[in-house]
Amino acid sequence: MAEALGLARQGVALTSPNPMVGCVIARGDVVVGRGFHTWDRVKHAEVLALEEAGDQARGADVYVTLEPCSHTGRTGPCADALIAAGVARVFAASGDPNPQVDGEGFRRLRAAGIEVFLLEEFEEAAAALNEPFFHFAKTGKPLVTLKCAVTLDGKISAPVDNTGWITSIRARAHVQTLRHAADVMVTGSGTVLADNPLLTDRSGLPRSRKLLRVVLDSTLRIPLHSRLVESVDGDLLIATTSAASPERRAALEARGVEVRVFDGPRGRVDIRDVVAELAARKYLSVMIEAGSMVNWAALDSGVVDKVFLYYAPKILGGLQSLPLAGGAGRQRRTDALVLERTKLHEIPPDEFAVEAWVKAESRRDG
Ligand code: AOF
Ligand code: ZN
Repeated sequence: MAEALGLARQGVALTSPNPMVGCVIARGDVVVGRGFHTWDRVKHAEVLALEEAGDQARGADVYVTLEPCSHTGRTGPCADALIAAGVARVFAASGDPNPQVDGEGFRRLRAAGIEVFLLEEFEEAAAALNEPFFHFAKTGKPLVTLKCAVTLDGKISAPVDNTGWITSIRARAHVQTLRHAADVMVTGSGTVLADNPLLTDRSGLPRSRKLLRVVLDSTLRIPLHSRLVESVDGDLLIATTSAASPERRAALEARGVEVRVFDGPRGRVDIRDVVAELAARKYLSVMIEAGSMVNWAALDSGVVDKVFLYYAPKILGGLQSLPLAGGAGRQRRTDALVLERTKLHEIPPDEFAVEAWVKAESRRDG
């Protein structure tokens, strides 16, 4: 199963909106077939492993990271293919929460006389592998992660000059791996004006879908000569309000930018509606990389599921330097957003990142 999980991971960024799945077929200690899923090659991991195993699959053991499917989508049901191949036993690391499967894959295998085992010791690894896929299946929404680089005192920018980086090149390389695994990047027009970011996947590795870049820009302040607009390739969505100038909108659209209205309270873009639109487009994972204002708006709106905060061993101090999240903030200590399931990532020699989930009850004020 460890090998099947390793195979599944080879599909990183290559499977969305499908899950990463790996499969190993073995006769005793001898592996006779291996497979992992990618969107472009269509076939599921089990079918690829069966093709490699050929006749050797009869009577063999199958190790698969996700419950074999029982539905016909882009391919036929893997459960039926395993039955037809005459495998003896199927070991799975997790069930498939997809409502079209959801236990039916296991039932069908058992009904055909195949022994089925769910290996609980691998369940956590299997869930971590496809965190966005499982989250989407459960909630119907993409997994939204707020990523930010901060000083130890939680500052993201200094009052006079922001040239140079807060974190090291090693921490930024770590961020690139997160970006590579994400489907969507979100920022605000303030960040575009201040930093002129590109928000692209610079891992150099292939991906199944273009990384969609989204800018929250209620009045269409984004410069036509920003790197984002200049690099548009069907991958830039600007979320605005009906207060934005139609001329600016037309100028952006003429350059191939998609502009959409998401009117929210107080003349702002409604982030929840933006996330709902991303869900409708079947994006599984969204990363917010923005400034103080958007960070707070996102946290306060309740859309943020997780944070990934990179800490540099620095202190900026001062009341004028901007914190991770600005805006109004919560007015009482007891109303603070609470994080849980915290994981610490060391970035030697001096840095670290904190990965944590926003506790559901604390997401919305009051
Ligand atoms: C995959 N790869 O290796 C397995 C999957 O539209 P389809 O036919 O590709 O079906 C996608 C669903 O099939 C997916 O959401 C999951 O529930 C199930 N299993 N999917 O993409 C695989 N084994
Ligand atoms: Zn399948």
